[in-house]
Amino acid sequence: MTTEKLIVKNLRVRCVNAPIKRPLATASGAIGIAPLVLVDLETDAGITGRSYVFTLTSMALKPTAGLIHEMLSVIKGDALAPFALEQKLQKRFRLLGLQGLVYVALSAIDMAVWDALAQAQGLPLARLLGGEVKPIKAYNSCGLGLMGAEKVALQALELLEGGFSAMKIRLGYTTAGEDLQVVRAVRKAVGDNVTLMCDYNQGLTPAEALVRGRALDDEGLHWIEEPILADDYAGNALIARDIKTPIQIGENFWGPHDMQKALAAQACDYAMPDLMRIGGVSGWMRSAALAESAGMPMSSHLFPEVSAHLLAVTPTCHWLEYVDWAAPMLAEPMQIKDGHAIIPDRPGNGITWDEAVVSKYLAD
Ligand code: SMN
Ligand code: MG
Repeated sequence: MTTEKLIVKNLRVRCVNAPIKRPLATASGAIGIAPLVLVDLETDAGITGRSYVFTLTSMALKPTAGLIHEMLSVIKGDALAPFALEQKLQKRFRLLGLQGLVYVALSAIDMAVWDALAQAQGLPLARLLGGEVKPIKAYNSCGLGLMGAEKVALQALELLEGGFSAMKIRLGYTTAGEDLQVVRAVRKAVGDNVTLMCDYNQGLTPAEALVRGRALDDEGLHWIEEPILADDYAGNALIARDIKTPIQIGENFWGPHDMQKALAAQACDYAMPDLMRIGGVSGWMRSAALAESAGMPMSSHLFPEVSAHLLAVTPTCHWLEYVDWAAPMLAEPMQIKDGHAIIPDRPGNGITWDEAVVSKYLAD
């Protein structure tokens, strides 16, 4: 199909509060439901591009949805050219600044535009981008919140379902001793062959991070994620130098420029951009190029459905973070096989809504 005539016609934006199977307490607040903004970008050719973003709090649902909808006035009637639309929208919001909800909205639109384009070409997104449809190594991130050693160890066993052999423990208990106890309880439950990551969700000061990092250094953890404030690149660099366990950051990079600054500061050993903060597919592709030139292993944060396509074209592809938070809203949720995410072999990113479920959880 030719894409010459494909133009942006409309943006349909809906808010849902999706139920979560395993609520997740982190060092920086708890997730009990998934507030999602669902985007349908309609083109004149009858093709609809889809994406969703996760606003973390329901309070941000309507402002995010409103912003996405307002952006239609900038791109209505434009050709379905993702990089051109990215540049146009960024320019339009330069005076306000891109960080925060602006980037979330730009990213949502960008992901939907790429989906529509891939559908128009009759190709899975990974193939449109020049890659192959192949299984992507994933870790199970659907739980292991702050709930004490006993409960965490029990839940760790559940998370092996689907053939997973990697999972992420949330840390940042009151004492370093409790952190250690939780890690050891999970290790004892799942055995030595399971890869364990941990995540502090920015909960520590640099001084505390050094103490806790050293205490964890002999536990065989695959990485320590966001030990301190995400944008304290100098602090993260200090910790990455001192601690043997690799330091992982990236979910709070606002666009590829943040990633460039973090790389320049040697703030981490691994990077894991988040699609709704990095600028969608376009921002991811620019970040993947940065990671490649820095030799930096790159993982994804949330959004497994779209991230799987992108990791397939990321030269330093590391791990896909699997969460099932959007799954109830999807007609064909992402499949996991032998601990790998299966990229759907159909045109686009593979997202279609289960309309009956969506209407049940609509927030407005
Ligand atoms: C996380 C992100 C968003 C909500 C809850 C937990 C966590 C992760 O930082 O990396 O999965
Ligand atoms: Mg994290």
